[in-house]
Amino acid sequence: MLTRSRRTRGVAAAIAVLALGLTACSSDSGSESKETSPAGGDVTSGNIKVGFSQLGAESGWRTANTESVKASLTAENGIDLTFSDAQQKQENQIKALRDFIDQGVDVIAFSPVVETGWDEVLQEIKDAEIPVVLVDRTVDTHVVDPYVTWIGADFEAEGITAGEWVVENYPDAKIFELQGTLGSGAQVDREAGFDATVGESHILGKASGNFTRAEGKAAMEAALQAYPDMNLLFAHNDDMGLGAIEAIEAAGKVPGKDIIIVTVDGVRDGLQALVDKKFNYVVECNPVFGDQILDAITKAHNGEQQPRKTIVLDQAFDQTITQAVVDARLY
Ligand code: GZL
Repeated sequence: MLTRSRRTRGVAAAIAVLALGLTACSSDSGSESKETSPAGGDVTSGNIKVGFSQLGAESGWRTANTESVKASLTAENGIDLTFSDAQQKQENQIKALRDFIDQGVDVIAFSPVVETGWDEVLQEIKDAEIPVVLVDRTVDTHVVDPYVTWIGADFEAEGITAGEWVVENYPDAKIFELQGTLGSGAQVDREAGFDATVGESHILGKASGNFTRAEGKAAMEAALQAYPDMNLLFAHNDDMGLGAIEAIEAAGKVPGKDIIIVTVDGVRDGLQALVDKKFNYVVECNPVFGDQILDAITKAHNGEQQPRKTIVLDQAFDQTITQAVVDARLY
């Protein structure tokens, strides 16, 4: 049982860089496995033809992000959207990007499932003179000027914020780390920020849960066997943390007490776990930035100047959060 060094005060310590207009998630979109265009979209309309490759539907965060994208990239807002769900497979994203080139779209937007392996297709897009708006995840590429702008969260800062809370409240913790999709910008940078803050010597082990609840549960079941003295879990997203709760309870331990749980995202299920005292600290990663993606796409199409990158608003929550706050959340 861990003893807390001192209570933390307050809840939302905004670590914002830029404020965001929140877009209501009105769309009832699921996760299409194929490319979809607006029903009856007028292909000869003056609208901007956009190809959007979403990496998958692996988590509550991704679902909320897709809803926000679809709520903003509408015909009424001047967009003819072709949306593709890659089901977390890079080869599906690369195929979708090539399809967008063949369709002669005006702008391409995508959230790359991992950072590397995009050089060839990014060069093909550049040769086709189609501007790219990078959404959420980051790329590591040799292509010069591969995109006009990137909109997403500061993943390293999220890892640092999580680590600072651990150092402040549980400085002697024996930590297990549930990593997101290996090689994704979110996994690489959250791990870098967190590990540098808490110190590698406090980390017993790591494994990837691929940002999903099921894989997070499976990884945690193995970790509980391998590291019986673990007393704190850092999960790179809520969904893996929620899967870990199932594993912890199946092992006869109490999540939030025997094993302190720190996560990132701040989706409703994650914040509910905080209210239920099963999570201890949640760093938000806001998925609702469809309006900013719309603005970036429109500017890219019109050749207008825009910042190379836009960081979205983040805040953090501890167990002082109330049910009313959770109930009022957009996602
Ligand atoms: C973060 C995003 C991550 C979320 C996960 O911006 O890329 O991917 O933290 C999601 O929930 O799977």
